[in-house]
Amino acid sequence: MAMTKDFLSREFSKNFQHSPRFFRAPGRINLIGEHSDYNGGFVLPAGIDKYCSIAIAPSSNQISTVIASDLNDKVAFQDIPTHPSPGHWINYVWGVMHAFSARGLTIQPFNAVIQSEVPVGAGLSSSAALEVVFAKAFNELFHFNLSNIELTHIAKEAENNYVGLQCGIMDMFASVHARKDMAIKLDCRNLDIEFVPLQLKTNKILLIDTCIKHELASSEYNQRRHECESVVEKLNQQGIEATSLRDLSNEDLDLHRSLLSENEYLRASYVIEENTRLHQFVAAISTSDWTAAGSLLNASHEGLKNKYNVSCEELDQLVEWCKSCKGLWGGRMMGGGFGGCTINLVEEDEIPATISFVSEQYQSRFGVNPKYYIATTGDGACEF
Ligand code: GAF
Repeated sequence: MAMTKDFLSREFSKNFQHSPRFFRAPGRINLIGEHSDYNGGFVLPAGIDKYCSIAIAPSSNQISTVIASDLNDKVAFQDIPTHPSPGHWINYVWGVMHAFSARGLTIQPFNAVIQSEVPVGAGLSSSAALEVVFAKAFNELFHFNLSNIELTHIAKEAENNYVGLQCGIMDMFASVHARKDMAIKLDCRNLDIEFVPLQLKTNKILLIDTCIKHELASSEYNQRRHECESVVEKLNQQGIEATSLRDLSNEDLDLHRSLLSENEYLRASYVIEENTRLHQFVAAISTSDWTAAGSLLNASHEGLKNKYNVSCEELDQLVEWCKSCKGLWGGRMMGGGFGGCTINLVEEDEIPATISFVSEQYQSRFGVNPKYYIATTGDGACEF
């Protein structure tokens, strides 16, 4: 952190006069409970020790300037546009500003420098980390006194209302509330949380990054969400009281299967099963039953691939190859899908052999090398 602070400090003083304050917010992993958040279910994320950090201070004139040091890019502005600039990183900052102003809270002109260690496009929520760090910083800098939950909502609204991805609350919640060595068992229906100690003994969490992100990720994401909501609506019309898929069982689905399209049935069936798997997974890791935990990860991947249809060839291959690696208990695609990382539970001693085997296979099949991260947990957003 000292290095990040030195770097940000230097960059800030090269460009601006004031002394800044420093804030950071982590990326996240999700152990299990994928595509559950917007269905009112449970998720099990943890913050990682890769942060999006900023130096920030009020501006002495009416212009705000934000520098993305990793991208060598800079945006200066006075008013924020009503609509986002397609694909631009500044949208995440503007989205957060909009969410504050929707609450009647005005962000005064400011200057900031960003430096992020969270890999972009790897499914580690680099965008949530960026939204959260600005939400946290604005709250402190302008004395808004909003709670952490409110900041979580602000970051989510930035993504939903401005950037345009109808994501759930998981990524922002994890980035705000993370605690080192803990996973967060979050009930997305009422935001109740339980911290689950991540005591993995001789195991590590190995992330393997496909290094690709297929274009259809965000449109397919919104489409899945729509399909899930449609199931709830159709069953409501049959007199079943449900506000989300969380309230439905496989029996409800089977009973009304003829009303649902094949896709709707499969999506809902995956979501209901994934919720059950999450509880089983928490029990498995708390009793160090790695075989059970690994099988649940593999089963989650099967569901995401065959029922929810958010996987892709690269992710499927990684999961398959890993099944033949010694000491690798199980793995699955992580996050929204169509690229990004797989998350794997593996004996630490077996990591070098796993990496060498997977790299050889991936290189010969796809012509590139995947990237690897051993995920260590970290604390949530803070001033540093
Ligand atoms: C993305 C979204 F942003 C999350 O809200 C969540 O739905 C996840 O995909 C899938 O579990 O990260």
